[in-house]
Amino acid sequence: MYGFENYLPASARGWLDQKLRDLRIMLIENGILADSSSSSSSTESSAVVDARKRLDAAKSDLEGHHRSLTEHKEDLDKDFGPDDVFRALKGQCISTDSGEYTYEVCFLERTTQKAKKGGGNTHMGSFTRVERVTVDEDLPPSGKGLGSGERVAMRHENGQHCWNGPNRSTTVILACSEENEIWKIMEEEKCVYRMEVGTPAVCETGTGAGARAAAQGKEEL
Ligand code: MAN
Repeated sequence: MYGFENYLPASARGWLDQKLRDLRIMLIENGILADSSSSSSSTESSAVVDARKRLDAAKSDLEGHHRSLTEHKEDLDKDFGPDDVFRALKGQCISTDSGEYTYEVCFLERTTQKAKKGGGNTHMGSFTRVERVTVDEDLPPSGKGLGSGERVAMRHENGQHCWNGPNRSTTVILACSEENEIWKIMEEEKCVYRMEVGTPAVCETGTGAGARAAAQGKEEL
C-alpha cells in the first residue's frame, strides 16, 4: 500500500489492516490468489489445483482409452480363421465329461481339464492359430463326427507342463453342427490332446457330412 498507511491514525491503520487481511482471505478462498501462507508445498491457487486434478483425471482416462485401443488392435491381428468366422465364438465356453475329467473349450482362448473328484484345473493350452487338417473317420449315425476330408482346426499350445513330458497342447478339430458341442476327446500321446467339436461357425465352409446334415435340417425348416 505504498506506506501511505503510515500517515493514518493508528485506529484507521488497524481497521485497514483487518480489511486487507479479510480481502486476501476472500481472494484465496475463491481461488483467485495463491495461499502463500500455507505450509504445503503447493503455492498454487485452488483454481489451479482443481484444474490440475481435472487434467490428471483426463490423462488417466486417456491412458485407459489407449490401453483398450491396443487390446482391440491386438484382437484385430489375431487369427480368427477363414473370413473371420470364429470372431463371434470368442470367449464362449462348452464342456463335456469324459472319464475322470470334465473338459472345457473356451473358443479362441483355452482348453481346460477339470478333475471331477476335485483338485485343480489343468490348463491344456492357449489358442495359438487356426489350421487345416485332413481327417478320415466313419461318421456315426448321429452325424456328430468329423467324417472325412479337410477340416478347420484350432491349435492350443503351452498348457501346463506335463511331468516327464511336453507342455500340454490341444488340437480342436471342427465340423459343422447346429450347436457348439464337444463330441470326442482323446489323449493321443501323453499330454497331447485332440478334441472333435461341432459348431455352426464352420457350416458355410461346407465341412463334410455334418455340414450336409445340418444344412439339410435348415433347408427343411
Ligand atoms: C494328468 C492329466 C492326464 C495326463 C497326466 C500326465 O493326470 O492331465 O491327462 O496324462 O496328468 O501326468
